Amino acid sequence: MLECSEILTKLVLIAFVLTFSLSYTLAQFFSMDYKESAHREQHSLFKPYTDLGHWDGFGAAVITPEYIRLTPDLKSQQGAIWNNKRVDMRSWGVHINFKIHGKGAVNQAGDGIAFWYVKERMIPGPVFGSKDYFSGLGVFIDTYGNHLFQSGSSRSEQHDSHEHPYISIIVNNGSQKYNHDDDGGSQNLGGCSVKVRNKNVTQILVRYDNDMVTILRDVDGKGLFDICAQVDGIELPTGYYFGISAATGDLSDNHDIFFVQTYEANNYEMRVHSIHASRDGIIPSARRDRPKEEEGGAWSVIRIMLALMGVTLIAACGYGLVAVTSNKPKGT
Ligand SMILES: [Ca+2]
Repeated sequence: MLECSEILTKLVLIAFVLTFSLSYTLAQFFSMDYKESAHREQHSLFKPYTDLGHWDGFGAAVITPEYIRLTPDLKSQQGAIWNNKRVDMRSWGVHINFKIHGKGAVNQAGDGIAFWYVKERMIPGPVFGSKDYFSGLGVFIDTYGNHLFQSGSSRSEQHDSHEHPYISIIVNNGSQKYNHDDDGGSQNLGGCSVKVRNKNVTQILVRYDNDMVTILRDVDGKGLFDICAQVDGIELPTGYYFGISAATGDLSDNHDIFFVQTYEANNYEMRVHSIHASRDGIIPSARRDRPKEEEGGAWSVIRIMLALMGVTLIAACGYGLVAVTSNKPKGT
């Protein structure tokens, strides 16, 4: 009969091996874009910004040598930068280095930054400074929780589990209106909370590969990324445009972009069904029947494994205790 200490030792060893293996996989995942993928200069943007190259400034955007200020910390501003080269890559990663900062207190900021991979560019509108009824992918860094200030039945229950600022992933085929009052809650495919305001710098990596959108975040700009959200089953066409926009309303922030670096992310083996399928002209779509993920799936797997090991340990120790008790000589 194994003693509890022996069982615990074995479980710790198993946990160590599993954790090491998973960490190695995640490390490979995070480093892939930087070591193996091909940089795409025509979709990237670096300082000094004397020349925007293949990008165009729009609206309130101000170009300085060190950064691009999409909006100043003033009310009712809209600004954007749009890449003017269509994207012919089926799989890509876009690394954005930015800063959101302003005089407003916590929960007194707005409205946020949007990363776009969309059909139409340079059209102002109400969705973080760009057009509504967009066709393509939007990743919104939403600094103002409109839903938090809704009341009664108009407040979506699914928002109660997260705080703003919040990153959300939304896919639109051009037919849906973005609901600001709900912070896009009914359309949100996945996301995470990010305390991005008034940091020195924040980084996100938006990756689209094998029909999967992955958001990696480095909130404090220290080079340590973790998974914000990962959503499978998203089909996007080639030939759309990258853009980044920002807007302010009654509340405001400076929305600054330091650089944009784009990679072709074709390291994964393509799925059989999509190897030869043309992505030119397909309609953007998302498989909405999958469960939403607040955090990355890998961390969920770790939690499940630890829970299973905990249950196993308790059961094994309990069984051992019962066995010892039943074999114990009876007193007189
Ligand atoms: Ca909002």
